[in-house]
Amino acid sequence: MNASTWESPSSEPTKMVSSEKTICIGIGTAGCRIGTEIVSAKVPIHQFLMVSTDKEDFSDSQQADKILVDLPFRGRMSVSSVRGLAHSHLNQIRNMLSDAGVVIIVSGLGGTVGSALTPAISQIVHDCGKMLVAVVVMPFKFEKSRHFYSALSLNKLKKLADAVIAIDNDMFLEYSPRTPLLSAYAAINTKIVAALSALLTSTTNGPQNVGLAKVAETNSSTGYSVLGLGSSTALNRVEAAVMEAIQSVGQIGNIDDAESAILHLSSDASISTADVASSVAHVHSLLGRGKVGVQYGLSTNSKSSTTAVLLASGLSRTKFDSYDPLSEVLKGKEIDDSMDSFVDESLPRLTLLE
Ligand SMILES: Nc1nc2c(ncn2[C@@H]2O[C@H](COP(=O)(O)OP(=O)(O)OP(=O)(O)O)[C@@H](O)[C@H]2O)c(=O)[nH]1
Ligand SMILES: [Mg+2]
Repeated sequence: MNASTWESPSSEPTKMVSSEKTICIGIGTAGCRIGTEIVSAKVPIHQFLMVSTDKEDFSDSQQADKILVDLPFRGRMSVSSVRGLAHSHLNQIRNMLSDAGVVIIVSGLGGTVGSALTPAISQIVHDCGKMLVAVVVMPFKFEKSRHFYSALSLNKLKKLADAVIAIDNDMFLEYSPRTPLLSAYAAINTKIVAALSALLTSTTNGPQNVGLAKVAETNSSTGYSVLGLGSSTALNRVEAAVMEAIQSVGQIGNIDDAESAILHLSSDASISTADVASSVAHVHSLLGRGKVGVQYGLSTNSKSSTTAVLLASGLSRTKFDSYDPLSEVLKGKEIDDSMDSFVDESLPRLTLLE
């Protein structure tokens, strides 16, 4: 059984996924952590590049190429300063892309490095004509000071990437509110990477996954897709997991607006054709007022549980819109759409440390 189409999604022309090299770029602390796990999860990545201002972010990966953007002093810097300081490295990144077919960027848009460099590096990938899939983590609701820049960056990405997968950290908040944050991040990242590897792995061998090509086709009129997750060990675990995944998408935006969806089920071998068919039917009937195109993939595991990964596109209003109140007022009529960057000429000159 191959990953199949229930109804064909939008017929917008899309770039073909070439068979050339796939490069993953992890940006900032969250991007380096999640990228490291993606690479070890055997998503077919040929080269991994980490970019950050903090050497600590590089400690978990021996295999990666690393670009350290050196800061002139320790402490918090503005988004535009970090962008300005990274300027001298952008050519190095451009050169690395020459033989790339697909670039997957991973970052937390709530971070200074994530919000500064994700749009800047995406612009380079876009200018080089490479296919770009951006996987971005949006900040927790309690990280209010991080909301505004995350929304600005998300808006830029919508225009630059072939597909943007926005993952809301809030989706995981209810699971374990008292867990120490670093352990919570580790647990969240494991879930995120399991979901991404289910979606991004090619269909050619083994389990029926959805594949990068299908994910890259999900770009919609709103320019990004949101990820929902559900899992269950109950007797009706397939249905329960799917309903939870639909609910988690509903926490981010109005599911009535969805235009297309990808559902990936990971379940024990007892999952039946009827289970898969009714799961796809649930998504089809509950999203987009029953008009949504649903593609699906399936992999089996040895656990007595089902995990549903739902990627929904086309949600015209999401909670992330309110993170940037100005764009709500201007409704897309930005006065200056360029990325601000700032370099203080009095700072010492940058040196390349890697
Ligand atoms: N899911 C997940 N989110 C993370 C992780 N680490 C940080 N975040 C979130 O990602 C956002 C960005 O944080 P960082 O990645 O630490 O920031 P940065 O890009 O390194 O930039 P700085 O602010 O300069 O450290 C915040 O909203 C964090 O809550 C992680 O390992 N997993
Ligand atoms: Mg950091």
